[in-house]
Amino acid sequence: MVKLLHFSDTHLGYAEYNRIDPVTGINQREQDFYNAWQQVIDAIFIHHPDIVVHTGDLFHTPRPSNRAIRIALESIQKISEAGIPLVIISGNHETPRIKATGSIFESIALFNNVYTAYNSVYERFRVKGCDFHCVPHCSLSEELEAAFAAVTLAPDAAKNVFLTHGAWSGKQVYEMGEFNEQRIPDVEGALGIHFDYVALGHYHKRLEVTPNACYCGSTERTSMNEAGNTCGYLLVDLENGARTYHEINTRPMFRLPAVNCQGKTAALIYAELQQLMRPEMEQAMVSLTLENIESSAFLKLDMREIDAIFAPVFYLQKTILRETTGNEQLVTGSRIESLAVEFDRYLDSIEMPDLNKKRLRELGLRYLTGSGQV
Ligand SMILES: [Mn+2]
Repeated sequence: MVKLLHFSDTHLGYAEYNRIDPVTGINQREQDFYNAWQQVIDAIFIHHPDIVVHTGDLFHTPRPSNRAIRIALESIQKISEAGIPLVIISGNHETPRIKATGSIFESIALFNNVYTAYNSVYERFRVKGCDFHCVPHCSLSEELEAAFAAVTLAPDAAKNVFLTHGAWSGKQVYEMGEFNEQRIPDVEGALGIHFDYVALGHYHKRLEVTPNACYCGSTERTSMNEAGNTCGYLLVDLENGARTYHEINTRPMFRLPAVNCQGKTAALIYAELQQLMRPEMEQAMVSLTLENIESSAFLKLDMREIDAIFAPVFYLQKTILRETTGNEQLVTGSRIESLAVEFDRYLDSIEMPDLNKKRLRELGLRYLTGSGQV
């Protein structure tokens, strides 16, 4: 009986939003990712799998912070010392674009019982009688093709497990939309090889793409597009193919249905938003979209009022779409364009008999949005 614990896309070092964890004093989202990681590490010592596999994006960047490295190495050392083998491949997020940079995986490879594939080539490891066929992220498509072409089976392997990181491009495509993601073929179909399990990383949603190929999903959510995804890890029994998914506790994320503001005043919009705020959204990340808002309502709309309605949430991402006239639509995201929009609204609201308001608006918006020379 060989039992695997499969986890992936832990993105250690990811940080977002200017919120500080009151206990540790570090960025709260960065801490959230460490907390998620820690839950899986704890689970390893609860389940005692025979082998642990991680299918890439251990770190969020090729040059992780000292803190992210320390947290990863502390846990890996603990797993190594417990004698639990760990097989790990690099993903697109931590693979350096220039090979001379070197890889953080060189340090991870120093531990006993740890098998790492990160050199953009196929590598096969024999662990407890089972073969682990690893194709990490490759920067070039030729490297990826060569890696797949190099896959071979050893006749004496008790089990064969394939590990790779990328966007599945079989009959269906599961991609993240990242600029450097690699597309991987239907592994068993392309190679004409049956594996006991195909462990996939990259796609942040847990998904069974064929009867024995699985994305286990990420351990935290790196974008609002991932609202609705669960976070966790998979336990896989290589004898009978049985898999059980274990969800971990992460910060909740909600994408609220777009609010149609057509014909509504600012006061009516606030009232509607009050209905949307629910108790389970406390300390959650929430994405809110207001659409078809009329100019008169938009000018009166006070962002502070909206923030006050959603005060219990951890982070509110606001997208405001003005009523369209022809093919023109003003898109307002509270994160980047709020200053420009505030300025725009401010100019609309004041009387300036002695000034050229149009010119002032042009100049101001260019400064605030950083678009070209003034
Ligand atoms: Mn990822």
